[in-house]
Amino acid sequence: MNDQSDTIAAIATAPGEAGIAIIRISGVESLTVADRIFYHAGEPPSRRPPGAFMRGFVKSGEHVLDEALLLVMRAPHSYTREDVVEIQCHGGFVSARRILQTILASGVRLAEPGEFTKRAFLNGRIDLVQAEAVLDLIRAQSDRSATAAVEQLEGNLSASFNDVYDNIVRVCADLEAALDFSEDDAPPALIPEVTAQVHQILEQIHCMLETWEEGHLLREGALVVISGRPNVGKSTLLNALLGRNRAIVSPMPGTTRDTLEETIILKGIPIRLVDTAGLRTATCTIEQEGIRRARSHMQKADLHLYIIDASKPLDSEDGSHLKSLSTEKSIVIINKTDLGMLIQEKDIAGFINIKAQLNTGKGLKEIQHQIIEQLGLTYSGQPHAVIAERHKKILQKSYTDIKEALKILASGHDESIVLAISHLRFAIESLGQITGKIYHSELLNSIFSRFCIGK
Ligand SMILES: Nc1nc2c(ncn2[C@@H]2O[C@H](COP(=O)(O)OP(=O)(O)OP(=O)(O)O)[C@@H](O)[C@H]2O)c(=O)[nH]1
Ligand SMILES: [Mg+2]
Repeated sequence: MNDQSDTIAAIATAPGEAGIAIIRISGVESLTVADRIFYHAGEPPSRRPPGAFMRGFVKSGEHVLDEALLLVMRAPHSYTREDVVEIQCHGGFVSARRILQTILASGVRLAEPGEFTKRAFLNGRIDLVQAEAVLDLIRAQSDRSATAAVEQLEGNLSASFNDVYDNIVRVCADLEAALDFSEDDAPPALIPEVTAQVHQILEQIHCMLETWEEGHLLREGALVVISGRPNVGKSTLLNALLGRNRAIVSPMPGTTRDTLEETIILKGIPIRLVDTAGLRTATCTIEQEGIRRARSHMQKADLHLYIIDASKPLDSEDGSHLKSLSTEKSIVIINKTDLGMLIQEKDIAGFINIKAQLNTGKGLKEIQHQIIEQLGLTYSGQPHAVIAERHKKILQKSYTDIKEALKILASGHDESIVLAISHLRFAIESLGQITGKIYHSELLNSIFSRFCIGK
């Protein structure tokens, strides 16, 4: 990414028909550029106090582009901690783009994805965990996801990470001090004390790791895949869960060719529902591709809704599909019960099963209830910040390093303290990368490149 000395600009709002659009400029030249392009009766933007809102016209030369509001924010009291100007113009596809082009023509650089937030981090306004919360909030698909992101943005998760970090640094410092003062080894009393503290730190990390599952569901949603033989009622179920006729339903087997994904919210968790092509030995290449896609989604599913036709005896293909599914991650739906019941309990032994008549909505409530149960969404506590995949990987690595340090300390051999310190240092190094106490350009790129331009 570019350095921070230049001034950057971007449209901060999504393109399309809307009441307003916002263009954001950040950096030392922000006010000079604003003076050049913004016309209004009173003092120019650079002479206005921070927080001033001005109404005027944005011009390119003598050509008026739009009537707009301009907001002045001065360093360090802005999102990036730099001088920031925001221009609110009319929404739509043209106005904001033309204003941005005029700003860029005066020597300002187009911001890279996430660059405003990156500057907020580099200038010390937020840490990396808070920066990630900004992205989580923008992407949140449910109230519960948004609340967890706001908790994180407020610094609650960072505080827990900082606590773990400070505790390890303290333990490490104690061990180093013991080495400095003792000729042979640390005072014997220190080892049990340090060991107890390290156990507590491990417990802290363990508790944080336990929030990952919920964090994963809140951020990415749960992948729930509807599968089964052709014509069993998969698309009927998708439509019923969505409450609208999204997928084509027909009596002809092989109606759904491609996978079809839609999101519903259950207990505040986004559920990515995927309808798939019916599983059979297909000769048509298009259908074969559809079935390949179905299988690929089935491999990644957090939960399977496997549908069978109640009116027909279970065939060998159904039997082998069922064998490949985990009983903990699957719900078997016995559909078309109005047409007879030839399925036997032993056919689906071990699976949670629900008898349904999906074309009338019978069994739907029970299916929703079981999705919630099987995904463990019955949680009803206060919303709280939860760790993300990146945090999980680092915490797991640190946990291993700290455990190794404990093992070495317990061995009591001559070099044990020196070796334990080196393992604790690895953990400190890793943990520092969670909040950004320690960072390198690849780490920042991997985080901020996921943002949109303008944030
Ligand atoms: N009698 C009866 N018919 C049903 C029931 N549920 C769905 N159907 C009908 O079964 C037929 C197939 O339904 P779909 O939802 O298209 O089945 P599908 O599994 O998506 O089929 P493919 O996309 O071809 O794999 C349609 O005519 C539905 O109206 C039910 O409970 N009872
Ligand atoms: Mg279908």
